[in-house]
Amino acid sequence: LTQDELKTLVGQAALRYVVPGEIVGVGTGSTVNKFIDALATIKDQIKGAVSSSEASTARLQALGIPVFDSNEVEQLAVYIDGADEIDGQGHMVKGGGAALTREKIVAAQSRLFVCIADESKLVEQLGRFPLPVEVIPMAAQRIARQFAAMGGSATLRLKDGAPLVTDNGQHILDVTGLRIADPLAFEAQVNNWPGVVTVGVFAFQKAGVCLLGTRDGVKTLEY
Ligand code: DER
Repeated sequence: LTQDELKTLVGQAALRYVVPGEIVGVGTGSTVNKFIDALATIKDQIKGAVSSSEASTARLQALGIPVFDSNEVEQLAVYIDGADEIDGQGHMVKGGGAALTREKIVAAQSRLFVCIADESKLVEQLGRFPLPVEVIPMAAQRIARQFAAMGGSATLRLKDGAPLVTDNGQHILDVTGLRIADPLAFEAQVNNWPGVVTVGVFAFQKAGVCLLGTRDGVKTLEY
């Protein structure tokens, strides 16, 4: 099975967590795109979606799925999203798709985070994937120095040669060289640095379930 086929498998498997008649929380990325395509096949059974990025909004709307703003709904039953890394407790590194801020917001208003991922995302300890951190541009260099002080190396994410600008108008640092032994403590610490909008560690908003695409089929991991 190719990685793309594994993504399709888990994207389809996530349909079983969608509650009929409700609004579903939708993340961002290539695996989520497979889920959105699967969701479109049952779009008459749901009320719509809350989206975590302009990219996902565009795909949902193109498939005829109504998109609601986060402020229009109290609680969502389920949030379906991918991850760049997920550990044995359901903590994740996210932000490869530059949508980490809105992803964490929609995850926070959802009762169950269902992570859909191919087996390459499962790690013992978070930190091998460059950690995305959304920052207010004027704070970028000071935050980079703070990561350097803990052994990290932060680079500004570029797009077409200029700093990438997120849906929220901010910049992203990608940080290598970190060993995140305690995801909750790390997320709490970095959240406090002035100028940090969102750190791509999802420990407070960790997954409750991970649908892992493996060559032996879809494994359901619960945390
Ligand atoms: O940006 C994100 O957080 C995405 O969910 C990312 O982590 C996973 O994207 P992928 O499914 O394309 O690997």
